[in-house]
Amino acid sequence: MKSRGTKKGDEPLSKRPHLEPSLPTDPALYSGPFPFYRLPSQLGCFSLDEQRQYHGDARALRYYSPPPTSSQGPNFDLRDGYPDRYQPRDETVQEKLDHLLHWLMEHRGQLEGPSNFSLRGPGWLAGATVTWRGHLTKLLTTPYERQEGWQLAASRFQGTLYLSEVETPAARAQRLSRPPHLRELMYMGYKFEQYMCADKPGGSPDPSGEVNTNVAFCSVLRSRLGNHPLLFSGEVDCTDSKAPSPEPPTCYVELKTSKEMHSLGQKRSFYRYKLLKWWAQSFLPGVPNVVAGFRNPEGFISSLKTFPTMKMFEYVRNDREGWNPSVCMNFCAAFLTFAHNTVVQDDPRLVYLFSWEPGGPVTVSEHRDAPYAFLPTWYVDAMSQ
Ligand code: 0WD
Ligand code: CA
Repeated sequence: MKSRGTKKGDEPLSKRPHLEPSLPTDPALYSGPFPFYRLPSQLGCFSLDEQRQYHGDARALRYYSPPPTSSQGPNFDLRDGYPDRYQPRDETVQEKLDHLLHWLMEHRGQLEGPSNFSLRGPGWLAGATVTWRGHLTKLLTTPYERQEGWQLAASRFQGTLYLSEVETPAARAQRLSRPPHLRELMYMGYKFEQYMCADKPGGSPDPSGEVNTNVAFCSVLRSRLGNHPLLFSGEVDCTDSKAPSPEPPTCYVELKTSKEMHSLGQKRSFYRYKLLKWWAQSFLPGVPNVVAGFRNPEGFISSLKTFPTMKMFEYVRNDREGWNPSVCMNFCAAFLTFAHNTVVQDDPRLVYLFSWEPGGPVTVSEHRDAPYAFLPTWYVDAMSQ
């Protein structure tokens, strides 16, 4: 492993020369105007079934079906079915970008060329960054994150920059020693989705069934941040057939649960920390609304509230300890520039590992093949045909 030395620099990254050894993450450095972010458009989708098998269609898409808004509010028991009707995904399987690469492989003919997929033009993919939406969410929130670091592996192949998260040793240790109450809390989030979604348009939720977290519907989106074209995929909870703008991604709804809030202090901290994550996750794919279910200490959802993504910043606009969307997006753009300038060689077996821990800058190390190389031979071979 070759490690590059770190060097401090105060000037914005964009003004610094090629091959920067590290990238600072201090929010004060990124407080310029909001950068250009192209309205995200959906290029396609795929589904993962009960066995986590890939299907190039929308079979796993569910339909938003909230309870009637009349009485005292819902009374969803989020603990119901735990653990006997729970089929959790096997978290020891590190899927990396595989499902997204499967989609890319099957659509490679349509991703280039001027006539398909509305005006992307030849070579579009070669100039793009490909990743999961969740990885971009982590980048957006980095200037404000004080607890969890991250590692992103990067490779350039046929021009395209691929970014795939690597589980940090700390995250791995946490996953392996996750206390029982946190396992149940994870289940409760998925159970909420089951209370709020139907399998068919106009249908009703069926909370008597199993919760199988292998099942997922993923949207594949195109956008651009500054001069960085993006192709990313994100899991979508459901679609609202009655949405004012019925095309994807504006018909999609993100579902979340959170603790009931009583004090002003609880609300402040919800706006500062949780809303930042909700905003970043839904802003990236252009999902317009997050529907929150608030749970009481007994594990029941007692109220629902819709948070429009574009209004979330209002809750912290006048808070000195709040977050700023411009900082998030400017940092992400700076990271993409940093990554593009670092990962110069086109080689699917060469990996640059970007590492970050709260309080420090993003650093880079260089690796070849296992264990960090993440572009599978089936993908490299298919794309090289
Ligand atoms: O390789 C990795 N390190 C990861 C892979 C980390 C995160 C996700 N994934 C994969 C999975 O295949 C998953 O199906 O990406 C897919 C979803 O990607 P995303 O939309 O980019 O992920 P994110 O925005 O972080 O999470 C969206 C939802 C979560 O909902 P909540 O409301 O809790 O944010 O995807 C689920 C979860 O339901 N989810 C995952 N599903 C499978 N594996 C994972 C994961 N590691 N993380 C979150
Ligand atoms: Ca969700």
